[in-house]
Amino acid sequence: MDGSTGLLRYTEGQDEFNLEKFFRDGFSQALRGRSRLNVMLAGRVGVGKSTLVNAIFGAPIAPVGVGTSITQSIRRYVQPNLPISVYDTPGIELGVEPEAIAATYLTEIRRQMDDDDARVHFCLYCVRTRDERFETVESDIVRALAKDVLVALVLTQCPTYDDPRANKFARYLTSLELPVLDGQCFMTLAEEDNVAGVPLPPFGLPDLVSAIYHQLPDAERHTLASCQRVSLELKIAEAKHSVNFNMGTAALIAATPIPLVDSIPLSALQISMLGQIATIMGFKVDPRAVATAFATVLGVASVARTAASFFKIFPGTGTTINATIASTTTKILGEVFINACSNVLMRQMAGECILHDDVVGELLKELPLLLNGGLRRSLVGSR
Ligand SMILES: Nc1nc2c(ncn2[C@@H]2O[C@H](COP(=O)(O)OP(=O)(O)OP(=O)(O)O)[C@@H](O)[C@H]2O)c(=O)[nH]1
Ligand SMILES: [Mg+2]
Repeated sequence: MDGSTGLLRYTEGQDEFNLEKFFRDGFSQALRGRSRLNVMLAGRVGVGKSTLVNAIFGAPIAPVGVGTSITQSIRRYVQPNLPISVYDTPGIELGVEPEAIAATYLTEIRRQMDDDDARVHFCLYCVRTRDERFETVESDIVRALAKDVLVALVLTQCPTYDDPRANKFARYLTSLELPVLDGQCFMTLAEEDNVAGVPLPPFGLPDLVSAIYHQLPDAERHTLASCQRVSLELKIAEAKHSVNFNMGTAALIAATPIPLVDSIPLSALQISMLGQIATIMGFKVDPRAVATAFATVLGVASVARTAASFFKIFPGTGTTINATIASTTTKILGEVFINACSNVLMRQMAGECILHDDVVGELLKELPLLLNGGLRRSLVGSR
């Protein structure tokens, strides 16, 4: 069996049901599966490049400045706690030779091309909506960049999605047929704004992030889905991929039905999957805290010689586990945990203050509610 599926890791020398270890394995597996994602920012001075990237990742990655450009040369900001880095280019000043600007960017892109950790994966070329200007200089730069890297053309600081002037400008930009992501520009407002005291809510970032996600290789997709803070849908989709993958592996483990008392490899896989899901959903939680709380909620021992008690949470499991039961229980656990994570994230997005240390408690409060009812019943009948 291929070691990358995790099967060998769990079957060899694994004679103890140890929730904390399984969670820890899941976290490190998920972290190993994502590569550093490198984003380049380009566009004119002060159009909102830094604000855009900071909003996408929910972290102050690139400095935001008012007035004169505070980014004097191409700088790479590497995040210590996030697998994200940003190449912040000096805002383009009109009048400077476009060839020289494009050459500077391209030299940097090409210099990093062979370095897996530093390669630029996409460029956000930003145009401020209210400028209603896009010079030939800029289209030359976009065309040059697009030869080497994926370029997303972003209209920043749009008042609303249906603003007539913004839409007219967007149609003009699209009519230029630039070689950019989806052949269009993305209308966005990264941060709340207000006009004459009327608040304008942010919009457009989920569509932008989702379009970029679909163009990236797997490892970078994984990073984008887990690190971005604007699209819950994208996190859920990525977490469901993980559940599907683990369902397949679970079915393989139980291809020859296994007695309940020998089901440690299977429960290890399932708990490890929950660690993967937590990472994808963007939670940084302590595996020990999760294991202890999880064991209490499910009424299982956090460390035991067998995994038999673990499977008691699924009524109808019986004394052996076949491939169908293995993949169904994996699905149930995965979906329930995705829902628990989504609920906590939605509450955070709605403005509820859930502190870092309280996330585990909140996740586990959601679990028992979700484990009851339909999901439990779906197992009966699959035997
Ligand atoms: N309300 C609101 N303000 C924004 C938005 N985008 C940019 N701004 C403001 O516009 C100003 C410039 O934004 P930056 O993100 O620093 O622009 P930049 O393109 O990175 O600027 P340079 O790096 O100096 O070229 C700041 O005062 C931001 O707060 C937005 O989506 N909403
Ligand atoms: Mg900036």
